[in-house]
Amino acid sequence: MFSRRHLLQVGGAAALVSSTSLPSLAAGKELRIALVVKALGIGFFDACHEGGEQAAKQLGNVKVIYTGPTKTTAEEQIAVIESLIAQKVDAMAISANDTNALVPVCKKAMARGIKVISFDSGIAPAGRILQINPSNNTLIGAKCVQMIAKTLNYQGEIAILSATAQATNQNIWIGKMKEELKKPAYAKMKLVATVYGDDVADKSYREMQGLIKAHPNLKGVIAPTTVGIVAAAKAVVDAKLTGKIFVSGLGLPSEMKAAVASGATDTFAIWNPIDLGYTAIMVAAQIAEGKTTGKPGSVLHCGRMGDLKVTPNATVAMANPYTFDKSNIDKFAKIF
Ligand code: RAM
Repeated sequence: MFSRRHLLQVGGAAALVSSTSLPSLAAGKELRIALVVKALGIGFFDACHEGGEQAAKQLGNVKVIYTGPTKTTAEEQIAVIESLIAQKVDAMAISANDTNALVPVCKKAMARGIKVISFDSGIAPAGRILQINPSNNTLIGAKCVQMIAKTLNYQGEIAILSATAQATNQNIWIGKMKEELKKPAYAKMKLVATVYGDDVADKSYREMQGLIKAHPNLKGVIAPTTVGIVAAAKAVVDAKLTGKIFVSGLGLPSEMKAAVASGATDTFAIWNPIDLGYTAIMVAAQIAEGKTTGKPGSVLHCGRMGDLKVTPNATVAMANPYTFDKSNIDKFAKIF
């Protein structure tokens, strides 16, 4: 399913070369690349880390520093980045807790020769060389709406339970969901609330309980976060509302087994987080070595992911989201 055929979609442009291409890095000097995530302890990012280590192993002279704050806040993430600047790392690949708040510290890093890219959740263009999107944003937003609409037979009240209110990726997807919901097919569906669980299990659970209480006619919830979707499905089961309220969105098969088995979740989607982390390290390594600037038009060699071309707005995008349900979850739960 996550074949190279899918992965060569680059920002909606034509597919590029088909062969596996590794950047050739100079032997000797070790590159230290920080993979900075929204917060430690999130399974999705642990899977990204696993992919990052795979890339480092293939490249040979790369050390991955996997780090992030304990809370999904910009303040804590800025402190982590400051400490990486002091350590003089060669590059950072960051999943941002805030689009704009990270720009000054990332500019400071770049002024000192550290190559900064963002992945997953982007930094505003002034604070990074490029952004690696896991998939096409419009497609992700549309997919989230389509999944819950199908389960609900295109009618009823729905709500969104997101990550943090400042998360770049979730905010873009929510915008795309709202666009999708304007289509005539969804005329009988109504978005009644958007709440934020901050990618923290407890808070997401309580936000879901709040939605259930505040909206007696609620039929479905879209949680475009791997943390929020698990917590929301658990809240539905605990409230004995399985079959009355459905939870969909973006989740990891390995974390969603109980939700699907209980019936709280019919379908959900995700891309391969291992491939995402792998690509982030591949890209950061070749920019750090000066093999490419990473500027729009550059071609990045990404090993098993093939070559990716940087779009005019300095992004690259990877695979289409893949849908999971009870027919295939067991198989993929073993992978991520
Ligand atoms: C959580 C994080 C991450 C997002 C996934 C879908 O793990 O918010 O940024 O991409 O969910």
